[in-house]
Amino acid sequence: MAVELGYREEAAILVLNRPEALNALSFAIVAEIDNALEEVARSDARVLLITGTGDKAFCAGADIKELRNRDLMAQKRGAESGQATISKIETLPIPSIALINGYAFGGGLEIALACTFRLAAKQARMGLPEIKLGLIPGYGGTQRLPRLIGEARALEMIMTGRTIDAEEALHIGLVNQIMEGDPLEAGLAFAKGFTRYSLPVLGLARQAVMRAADMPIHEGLKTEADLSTLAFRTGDAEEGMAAFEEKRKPEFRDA
Ligand code: CO8
Repeated sequence: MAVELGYREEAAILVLNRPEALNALSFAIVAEIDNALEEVARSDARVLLITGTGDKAFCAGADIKELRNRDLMAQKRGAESGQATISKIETLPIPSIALINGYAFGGGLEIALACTFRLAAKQARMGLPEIKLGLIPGYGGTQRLPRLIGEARALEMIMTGRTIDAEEALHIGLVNQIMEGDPLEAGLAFAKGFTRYSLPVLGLARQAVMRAADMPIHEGLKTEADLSTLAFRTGDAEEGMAAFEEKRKPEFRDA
């Protein structure tokens, strides 16, 4: 399989496994990712980790050889279905972390952009080099990158095709952390910072922040008031506040 899905501790682990093509996204792989994400959504996992086989590439982007010689309607359908698959990462009921273990270019970076968090290995390089092919990003890059790092920096990456290393990615807020050692261990350790909290309440926090990008601040504040009130109504909020008063550790039940 070019996509492997496994489970470890409380994490689902999706591995892009096509090392001979630097884990490039053939249409078949995109379909496999889609199926794997459906399975993850039904699982008991509390976090999804995504990485690539080997230490050279996370994913070198859409399969350029496959993209050629398709008519415009086929290209448009391909972009739309790739976008729909990648958007499923964002709408999963659990948070996700891209473990960028090497090159993350084009569609590869676009997968990482849809994750809740991104960790990069020291040797990782990231970019949207489509312009060098006479193309522009088609799997969400023009929309998610500016929301994450701002319009000017996103336009610079998209219009020059310049790729950046892990240090620069950390500096501009594209990644949360530079990983030391084994990416999976680094991902599991990072996930422990939030997986013990209430999953539905984590979901409300993600929704509040994600919706902020789509609305003016007065609408966003209304959304925050609604979602924080919803959080307040959960049993986990009751437990968290009771535990504080009783000076003990809370036991969240995801309810
Ligand atoms: N597609 C297909 N094959 C690839 C890709 C790719 N994106 N990237 C690498 N490969 C293959 C190479 O062809 C090569 O195969 P072979 O040995 O059979 O020739 C093998 O992987 C190893 O690659 P290299 O020999 O090139 O390895 P290097 O270490 O020399 O270079 C690079 C690594 C710098 C990553 C280089 O391979 C490269 O530049 N790759 C292309 C990166 C790129 O431009 N990505 C963006 C693709 S476009 C995109 O993602 C979105 C398009 C819009 C989507 C719209 C959908 C309809």
